[in-house]
Amino acid sequence: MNANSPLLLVGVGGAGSAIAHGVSRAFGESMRYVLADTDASSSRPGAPFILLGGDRLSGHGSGGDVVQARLAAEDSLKSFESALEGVRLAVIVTSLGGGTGGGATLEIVKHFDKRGVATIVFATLPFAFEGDERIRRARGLQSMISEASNSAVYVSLDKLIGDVDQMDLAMRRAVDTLASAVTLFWRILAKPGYIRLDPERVRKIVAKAGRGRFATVNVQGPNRSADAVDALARSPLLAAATGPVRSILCGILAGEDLRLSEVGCIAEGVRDAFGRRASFDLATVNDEETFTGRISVVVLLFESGEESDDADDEKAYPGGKRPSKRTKNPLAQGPQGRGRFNNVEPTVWNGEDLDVPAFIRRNITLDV
Ligand SMILES: Nc1nc2c(ncn2[C@@H]2O[C@H](COP(=O)(O)OP(=O)(O)OP(=O)(O)O)[C@@H](O)[C@H]2O)c(=O)[nH]1
Ligand SMILES: [Mg+2]
Repeated sequence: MNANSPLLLVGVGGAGSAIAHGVSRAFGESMRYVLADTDASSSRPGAPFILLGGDRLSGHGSGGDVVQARLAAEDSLKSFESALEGVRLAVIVTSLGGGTGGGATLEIVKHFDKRGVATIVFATLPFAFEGDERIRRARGLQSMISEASNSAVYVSLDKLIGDVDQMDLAMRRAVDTLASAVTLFWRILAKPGYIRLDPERVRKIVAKAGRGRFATVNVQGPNRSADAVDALARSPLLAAATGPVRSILCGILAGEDLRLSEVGCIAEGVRDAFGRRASFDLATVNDEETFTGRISVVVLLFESGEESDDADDEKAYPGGKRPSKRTKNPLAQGPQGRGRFNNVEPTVWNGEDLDVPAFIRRNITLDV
């Protein structure tokens, strides 16, 4: 493990630890990572593991109890000290729906913020079949994690599986898809390329990026760059923005056969598809062993963040009024889609979003 890297991957909760461990195996020895869970059975041989709230929960997990998971994480925040040495940016992977993935992630993100570590959270939202209680629990935590982290990318597991129907395959597909997206993101940060996106630049982008979406595509053949743009433009994972796209991060991973015209085609196509006025950062990663003959493209879209220098306010925002920039003001969560209350600042008090009904915030099931 590269103990000097400014980048740290953290997997939180049962599914989050499984995904992060998958990423670390795909990436290899040099990755700096740690798994954290209230459940001791999430530890893996040779993998750095932090047991959250061992005295409180005896290593048995929180059993879906967000409050216990938050307290357990609080008990164990000191255990992250050595993992955080020299870290500037943490990528946190988790699955919302249980207690630990949501509750502990919230406390961990707040702690990292106090330690000056920028955070980007990749989180899955439960399958529809998991039922209302898990979905409500996930939604309640989603807004709190968004507020506490620098940026957060949520994806519903239903969208990750595409049209796979077989249960076993679908569960694996969901985990694999997120793991491969995070692996690609990591390669962009850590591996050399002709157009380099250094971790410090990503830290700046992420620091005010707000909510995001991501998609990845793998393509080969004579029209691979145009095919990549086409697949990204049609991806359901990148659809349904709740606000204008303000910032685009695009990574192209390829072998030595990557052509300049292909880079141009992908960069232009992505900007055309997702917003010319968004700031645009491009990185290429040269990995001869993995990518010869094919290209992988990863796109992250954020709804806050920097604007492009050449943005024309009048055209981008009719009337010339820009949406306000995301701030770290605890009372300001940034504009979000809320139906008729679209772009209204939510009311956050003591870490709770008071615009979310109390029965959702407190996980109370109503008999209706
Ligand atoms: N695709 C997939 N998703 C899973 C799997 N296990 C859990 N999930 C998802 O992850 C969410 C959280 O579950 P866990 O990770 O088990 O919960 P936890 O964070 O460990 O929380 P507690 O165990 O309640 O403390 C679930 O609601 C599911 O949406 C799995 O094997 N495959
Ligand atoms: Mg668990």
